[in-house]
Amino acid sequence: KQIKHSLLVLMMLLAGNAMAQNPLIRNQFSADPSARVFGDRVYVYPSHDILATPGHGRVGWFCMEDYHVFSSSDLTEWTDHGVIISQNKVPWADSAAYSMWAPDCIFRNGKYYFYFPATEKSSANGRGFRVGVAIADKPYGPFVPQKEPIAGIRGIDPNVFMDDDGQAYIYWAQGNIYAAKLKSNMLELASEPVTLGVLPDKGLKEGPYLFKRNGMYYLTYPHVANKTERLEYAMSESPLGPFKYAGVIMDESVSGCWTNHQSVIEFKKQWYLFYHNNDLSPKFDKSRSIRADSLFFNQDGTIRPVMQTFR
Ligand code: FUB
Repeated sequence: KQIKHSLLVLMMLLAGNAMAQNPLIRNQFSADPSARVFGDRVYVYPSHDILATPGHGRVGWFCMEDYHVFSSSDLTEWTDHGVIISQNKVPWADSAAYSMWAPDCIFRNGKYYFYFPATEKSSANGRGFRVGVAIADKPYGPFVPQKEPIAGIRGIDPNVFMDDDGQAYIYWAQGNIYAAKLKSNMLELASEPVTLGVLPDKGLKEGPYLFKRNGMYYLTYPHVANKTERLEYAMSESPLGPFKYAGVIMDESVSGCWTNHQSVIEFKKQWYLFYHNNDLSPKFDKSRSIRADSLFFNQDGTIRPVMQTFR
């Protein structure tokens, strides 16, 4: 009986070692994880939360001046590839705005396209969030930013989805969720933006992340419910909708953080939800940490609620 028990403990330890350790990154704050599988590794492109101080950002608010990218072959050991873009290297961005919010990255025709929001320098267009692109030959850079942001987009939280037929789509948020086709150069819109009306209508929706499984398009997004964001999703037979609200992926009650922000990937035959909370900064929820947990589907294609693990 004693040997059986010891074996069980050993198996649990070994299984534990193979699981994601949450939070994933512990030596800096990170948020809004956009996870991608490139080759045999997972790359995560998060926002990088730093603390605003007088003269550097708005004290008490989100403050981000650059992006790091992290990669892993087992979701346990993470390599920090360092800074890939910073606000003072983007020609059109206000280098004193500290507003490099949630990004995304996608591969096409041998190049990696990194999409990021930032505040535009004052111009004839006014000021506000725009979405820029930086291009690299490798998933960890070096990334070269384009001279101008994407024409026709005002907002935050860009997400890019490439359909099986080679058509790319870009999604973003500005109170609600918007989408348009992208030209094959990945730098210009190929259609007029549309609003992706998803149920329920009320409350801020942001952080779109679209993926496809078994021919169905899943639009995942954080939605402010009870003053805190919960992760919801809607389903459609088309990447531009109409989408039908399908349920909650992660309830707001488990987190003390008023934002959450997700991405969904399949890696080595297991689906995962990447998200964030403020584990490492319980008293200040603008200093967040990225996490990952397994995600499972029901037989009918709906998503089972994801439980946060704390190891
Ligand atoms: O990280 C800044 C903002 O908070 C993101 O852009 C939103 O999605 C929310 O997570």
